[in-house]
Amino acid sequence: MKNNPLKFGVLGCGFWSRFQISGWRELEGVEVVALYNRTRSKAEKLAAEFDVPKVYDTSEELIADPELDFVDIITDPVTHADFVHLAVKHKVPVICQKPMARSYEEGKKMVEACAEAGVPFMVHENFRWQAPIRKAKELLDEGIIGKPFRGNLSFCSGFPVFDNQPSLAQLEQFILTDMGTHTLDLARFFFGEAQSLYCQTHKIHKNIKGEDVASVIMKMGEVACFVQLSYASILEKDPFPETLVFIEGEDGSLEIGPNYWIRITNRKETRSFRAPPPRYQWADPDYDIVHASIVPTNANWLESFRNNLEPETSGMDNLKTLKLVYAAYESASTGKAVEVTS
Ligand code: 89Y
Repeated sequence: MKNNPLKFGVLGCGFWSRFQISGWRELEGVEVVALYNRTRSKAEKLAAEFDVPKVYDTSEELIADPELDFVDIITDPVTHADFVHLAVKHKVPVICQKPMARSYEEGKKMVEACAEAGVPFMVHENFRWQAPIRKAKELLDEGIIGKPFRGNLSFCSGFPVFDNQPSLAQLEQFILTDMGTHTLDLARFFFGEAQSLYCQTHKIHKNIKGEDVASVIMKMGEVACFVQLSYASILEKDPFPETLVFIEGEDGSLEIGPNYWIRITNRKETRSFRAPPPRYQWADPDYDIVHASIVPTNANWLESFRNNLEPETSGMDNLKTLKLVYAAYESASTGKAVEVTS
């Protein structure tokens, strides 16, 4: 494998690309060989930093490069559909950041186009690959708290998120597309598919376009799952970027608390231990657990790609998460619960 690494190109050289490329470099047998960015100078800077041999002027030139085994789209959501369709045109396997698309219908067309052309497609959904989340899921599957009946997933913070990612302030639909994609996916990861949901949103920051607070309650089989999102929370200890989890089951409860503490309580006792993510030198300490989870997400793509398997967060799978995101907007705007059809 070392003699014949997979070669890929990156579209988009903004804030996230540096971490994504560093995440790839943790893995064997894969190498970034081409970059494209709308502002070429940014791509050139990144190419010099990471020793990437080719910089292209257009997205299509990069995607058409015959040397590439796949492309990694790390641009804003507005370009995702066009770039995925270009990848389909050139039959190049493709990874795309979340949110996959700006509507469910747009995402569905992307997924269908990839399926029809036989082009492997994964959405880079990394939250389910975070160390404490993975551990919690393993314990739930072992039946450590019996059958779950309620889940509470909370991503509430006052972190100045617009400093690093100013484009988020310009989104008409903000927190559900940016963070709802992650947390609603976690809900699916833990509890399976939703049958209905109800959502309320708020806009607390005055100088942004979209909502920065969302509260979603879902019926997921026999589990009632509450997902709380906020970038307007004023807290003594801000947990950013950790997702806090509390799950109740017939035989106990499981908590992922701040600082990666997992607590399991049954009728006799509480046991607690930490499940911290690996610390990578290149990761921004402010985003530690999020950046660390890029590595296993990319590893899942590589393994699937090499063995012709579907990645965990394939486009097809992630469309179900996208459906929840846009069902949440529908509920928030109508004030009514929404049935989620499969
Ligand atoms: O874009 C978001 C993500 O994927 O993780 C945190 C973030 O950077 C800001 O909400």
